[in-house]
Formats: sequence, C-alpha cells, structure tokens
Amino acid sequence: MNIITFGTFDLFHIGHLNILKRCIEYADGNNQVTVGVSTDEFNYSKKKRYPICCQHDRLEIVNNIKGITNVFYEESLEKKLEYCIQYNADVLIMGADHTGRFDYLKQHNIDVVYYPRTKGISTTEIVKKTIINVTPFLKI
Ligand code: C2G
Repeated sequence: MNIITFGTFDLFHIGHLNILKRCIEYADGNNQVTVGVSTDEFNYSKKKRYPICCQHDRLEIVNNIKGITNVFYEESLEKKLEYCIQYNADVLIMGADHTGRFDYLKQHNIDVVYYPRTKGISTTEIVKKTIINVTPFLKI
C-alpha cells in the first residue's frame, strides 16, 4: 500500500510525528510514504497568515524522518486527486479534524483513513503558550 498524507507541519510537534508514524506503520516497510507539505502561499490563502516556519524548513524536517520516502509542496486543496495519482497512492491518511473532507477520493479507488488527533497539542496552542510565557519579559 502506498500512503499519502498532507499537512503544514508548522512548529513541528509530537502530533505531527504521531500521524507520520501511523503512515509509516500502515505502509509496512516496502511501500511509498509520500507527504505533501503545504506551501506558504497556500497557507496564506486558507488562513490569512503565513506559517511561522518557511516551507523550505518545514519540508526539510519532514523529509528527514526515517520511513518517509517522498515529499513535495502542496499548492492547492483542489489538486488532491492529481497528487494522489502522481504519487500512485492507495491510501490517504489524515487526522480526524479532516473527517469526511476527502471521502470523494474513494470514488477513484483511493482509500481514505482518518486517525484521532494527538490530544493536548497543536501549533496554535504552542503559539498561544509562547505569547503568554514571553509577554511578561518583553519591554513594551
Ligand atoms: N495532527 C494530529 N494531531 C495534532 C495536530 C495535528 O494528528 N495534535 C495532524 C492533522 O490532523 C494533520 C497533520 O497532523 O493530518 C498535519 O496537521 P497540520 O500541520 O495542522 O496541517 P493541516 O492544516 O491540517 O493541513 O490539504 C490539507 C492540509 O494540507 C492539511
């Protein structure tokens, strides 16, 4: 089974690692594990803010995880099927915050699996905690 997944992977944390480990486990050794890392511009178009870490660094981190075989820049949500075909993906794996969203790929013989998110961690929480912890030390 060739696996594909997508994400921003900004301020890379344990939730990101866990979902990538799930993908690697699912692929079971002999198969491709492909990760689409969303570009800075794609993030800006979705969220109206740029990621903290640039796309080059985010992709470089993911590319250096043992078991990940391919990485590429995800430029648009509409190109999901195109990417799946390009990388010969049998299964798309995403966290449960995306549940249902990519089910249309099943019509194209791509299995879609959503895993529970890792609890208690997110990029947004890290940013919030950083602001709370650092603000008292700033001279404004
Ligand atoms: N994730 C998780 N547990 C967390 C945080 C994230 O399982 N605590 C998963 C998400 O569900 C996603 C992956 O980690 O499957 C990457 O998450 P993000 O970097 O937040 O990426 P996202 O904004 O979901 O980008 O085309 C879709 C987008 O590229 C998805």
